[in-house]
Amino acid sequence: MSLERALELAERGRGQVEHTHPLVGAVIVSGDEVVGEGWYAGSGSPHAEVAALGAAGERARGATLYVTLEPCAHHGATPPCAEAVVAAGVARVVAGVGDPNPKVDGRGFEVLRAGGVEVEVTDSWKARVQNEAWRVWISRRRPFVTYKVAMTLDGRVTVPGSRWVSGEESRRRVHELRAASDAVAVGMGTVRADKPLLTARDVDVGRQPRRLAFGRGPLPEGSELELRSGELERELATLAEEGVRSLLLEGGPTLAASFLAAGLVDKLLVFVAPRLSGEGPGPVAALPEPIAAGTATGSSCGSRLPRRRTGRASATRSPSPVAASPPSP
Ligand code: AOF
Ligand code: ZN
Repeated sequence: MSLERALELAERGRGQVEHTHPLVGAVIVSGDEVVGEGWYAGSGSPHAEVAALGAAGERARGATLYVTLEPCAHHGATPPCAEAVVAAGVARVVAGVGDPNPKVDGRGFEVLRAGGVEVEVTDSWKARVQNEAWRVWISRRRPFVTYKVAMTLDGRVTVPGSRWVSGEESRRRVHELRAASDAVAVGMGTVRADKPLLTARDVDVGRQPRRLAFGRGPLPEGSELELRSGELERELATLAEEGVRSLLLEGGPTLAASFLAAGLVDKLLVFVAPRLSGEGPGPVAALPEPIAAGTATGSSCGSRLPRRRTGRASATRSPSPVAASPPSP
């Protein structure tokens, strides 16, 4: 329960915390009483644990600290949190997940244990997901890649005579996703077939994502996309250095297959529209071998059938995003 509260507190930093840093929340419980809460609020503010320790004061002695991320062990902008936790006399730490930052990476837990603190790591999926983009960016030095694709019930990404595969609601979701991504990308096939703008439209957007085309080019006249023709890993490393932490890949099947085959996709977001197409490619082209997704969740989005039904098949809701993630750091 208290870890849930810590996850909630961490969310207060969303939008405020600089994107090179994780969201972190902390709750200190003594007996049945919450004696301190804290979260990381961004550059210049204390780390979550230190904020919570400050609120708890002497009451931290013998208490349990619930924290969403492993306490840090390095001297960065602030002194190591793990040492502060030991010094405050906290008896037990329940942490959501380890910190994959190479500067921490288990050392925080070591400092705690060496200081006589009992440590439990719950390996919480929510705690991982809360910083999914940052975790990949900090440990693998590449952006977190989401492959988003809309397909029909018969697994096609195109419908003859139709510009869209899925409905309005899912397209709105895509614009929200673009607005939340540092960069959006497509392959040259999609550039030539659809001439996509890749901008986030009709949603609140602080700044537009960078808009990329992967492939050899050339770009069609007037295209505002940035052409990235290098080897994928190299391009992603460069983008990460330039501060691109999350990349939304929007197709097509050949580019997606290259990303997948190279192990460069962290999340699949598949919108399944209640239509049958009858022809056209699937969401990925040839893969050297099948890939298993680590976890999958499904939800409905949109409540209307598409206006023009193709054939007599019907489904009750349209369309459903299915998110799947391979094991993440
Ligand atoms: C924690 N609690 O609240 C946060 C942590 O640049 P610095 O010095 O603030 O260090 C940032 C690193 O510390 C960051 O990359 C991550 O590994 C960890 N962040 N750790 O114990 C916190 N924000
Ligand atoms: Zn810290």
